[in-house]
Order: sequence, then C-alpha cells, then structure tokens
Amino acid sequence: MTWIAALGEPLIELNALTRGPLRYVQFFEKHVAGSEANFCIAAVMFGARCSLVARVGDDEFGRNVVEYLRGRGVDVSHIKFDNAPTGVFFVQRHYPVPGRSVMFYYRRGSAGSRLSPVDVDEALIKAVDAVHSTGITLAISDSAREAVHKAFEIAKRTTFDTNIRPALWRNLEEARVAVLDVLRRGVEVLITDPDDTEVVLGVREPEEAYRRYRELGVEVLLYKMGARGAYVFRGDEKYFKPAYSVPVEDPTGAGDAMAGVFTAMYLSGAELEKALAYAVASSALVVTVRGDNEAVPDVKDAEALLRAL
Ligand code: KDG
Repeated sequence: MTWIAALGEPLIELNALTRGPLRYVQFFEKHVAGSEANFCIAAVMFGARCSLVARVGDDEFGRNVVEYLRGRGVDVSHIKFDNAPTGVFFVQRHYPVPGRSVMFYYRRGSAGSRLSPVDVDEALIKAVDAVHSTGITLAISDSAREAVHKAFEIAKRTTFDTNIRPALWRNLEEARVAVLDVLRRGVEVLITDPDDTEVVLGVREPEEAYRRYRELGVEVLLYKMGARGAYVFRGDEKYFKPAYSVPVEDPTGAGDAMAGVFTAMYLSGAELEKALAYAVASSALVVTVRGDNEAVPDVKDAEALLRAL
C-alpha cells in the first residue's frame, strides 16, 4: 500500500447555509477541512495510507478534527494538541461571483500555524513513500515552512500543490519566492493552476508552464484548469480531461480531491491518463455539496460517474 505523509493545518470550516454576502447569512454548517486534510481523505479513498503531520488546539474543535479524520481513515498519530486554538474559516458562496466561493480566515496564531520542524518525525518521513504539502503551509508561519523544508529534504519522493491563497501572504512576491524555494529542493509531482503559475513564473499557458517547471526539476505536472478540466504532463506525454458540467454548491476542496486522488493513483503505478480521469471525476463530485471532502468518492463511485457522464 502506498504511504504518504502530508504536512499542513486542519481547520474547522463554517459554511454558509445560504448564498450571498456573509453579513446577511444567519446559519452556518460546520465541517472539517484544510487543504492537506482534504488531500489525505482523497488519497485514503483511493487506497493510500495517509499520515497527517499537524497541530490542532486542545479544544473542542481540535478534538472534532482528530475524531473526524480518524473516522475517515487518516492516520492521526502525528497530530499534536497545542494550547493555541484550532483555526477556523468561513465560506461565502456564490457571491460576488456566482459559482465561486470566498474564504474568510480566523486562524492567525492558531495551533496549526505552530507546526514546526520538531513535529517532523524523521523515522516517519523515511518510512513513507512520499511527502506532500502545499503553499498554504508555507504561508502560515516561518516554523511551518521550515517543517516543510525539513520533510522535503528527507523525503524519498515529494508532491506539492502551490495553493497560493493571497489572503495568507503579505504580498505575492513572498509567495513566489517561497514556492520557488520548495521547487528547488526537488518536487516530483507538482499540482498547480494558471493563476498560481502566473505568480510563480509569469506564464499561464499549460505547455509553457510545464516546460518551465520541468527546467526546475518537476517530473509530473497536474495543471488544474478549473471549470475547463485538467492537464497532466510527464516528459513527452500530455493528457487533457474536460471537467464535468455539474451543479455547483461550493467548489472549496475540489482541487484537493483532484490532487489526493491523482497522487494516490500515480504513486501506486496507475497510468497517468487513468489517474487524471478519476481525479477530475472526484473533484466534480466535491463541488456539488457544501464541505470540502464529504463527497470525495471511492473508486467504485468514481467509476459510476465516469460511466454515467
Ligand atoms: O482547498 C480548500 C482549502 O483552501 C480549505 O480547506 C481551507 O486549507 C484551507 C486554506 O488554508 O485555505
């Protein structure tokens, strides 16, 4: 079984039950989220073992996160309880752009941002097949970024999602420098999109992006094109899978599902085109519900969608 360790901050998500500006929303629905936690759930649904390396508050939300992730099959034995609070974010849906969501973070000084190199157990990182993290973990604190550096230096294989969240950075130049720094440490599978690539390399076009990322040592590029679908590149191979046209409830988490499913399948030796198809199908299901990870399918349910549409 493929074994992955992911470094990042699990969060409590408070998702607006109704659409429109948050100032008029009366009811919120609670979910467990956070990019790397979502990634782990998706990888587990596709047969991988995934250990989340993280900190949560020693509070009700922290216990909620750990119990939920344990219930979803994620290895929580590397999540520490910390005396800072568990981070929270709110999701505003379909406003100001219909079909899109906006996240509002309440996480500064959170337990998750106190992740540091001491939390990176060398024995775990040496034992796993691959280490995963994202640009979010680079952004939340210097110590979390150093934790990613430490893990990537020890890891046998690495996968990284740029996930640049402008609200978490002082400016985009800082994000660019931090992502390039990780790429120079060696990333085998890079998951990104045109918006982030414009920040990192100043280009958007898929072929040009892969050419440039390849020069930086990336072997496989999963290039997410949002409502258009996704590309995957490896050497001279190139595949494109159009997105499914589905009713959008909340797209938050769709990219993590795509990343987790693709990575689990790729690391277990699946054909790239097949891994891309299941990843795109999985992300389509995530956008149809509120919550980042509840609708990530297993293999059988992804196949039902692939057959139906
Ligand atoms: O990809 C979804 C994530 O953005 C969401 O779960 C919250 O981790 C999160 C973040 O930092 O944005």
